[in-house]
Amino acid sequence: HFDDKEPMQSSRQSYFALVAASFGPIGAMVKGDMPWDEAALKSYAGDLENLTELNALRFFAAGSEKGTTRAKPEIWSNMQDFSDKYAALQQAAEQLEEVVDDSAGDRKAVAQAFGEVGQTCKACHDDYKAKN
Ligand code: ASC
Repeated sequence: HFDDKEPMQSSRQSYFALVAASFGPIGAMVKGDMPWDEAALKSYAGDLENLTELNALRFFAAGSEKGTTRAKPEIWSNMQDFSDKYAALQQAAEQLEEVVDDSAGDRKAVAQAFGEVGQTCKACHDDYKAKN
């Protein structure tokens, strides 16, 4: 339904929830909180890569600052940098998928590539996501 909520806000929150839905279980396996399952790992890493291929920047359309919660206004004033940071996530997710496809049995390599994706999440959050 459409009320005073900025529609793009719902889209970006839904999108990042899906990103987390794929990234989270990979992290749980890396950390030993879920059993290591190579088929599931490949599926999650593939989904994550596909999700990051989606142009999520459109969910930060000009003017959609209105009604934002934790998305800082600096996103819109530094869109090129924001876009570069999103590209870094795409790149890291692609790398993770390759590592998982080539060597899912190499847990150290998977953990490393997983950590690099997490760094790209964090780099963007540090600058562009309010703490609360
Ligand atoms: C997650 C999640 C994030 C990132 C970030 C990585 O699982 O929800 O926002 O990882 O914590 O540094």
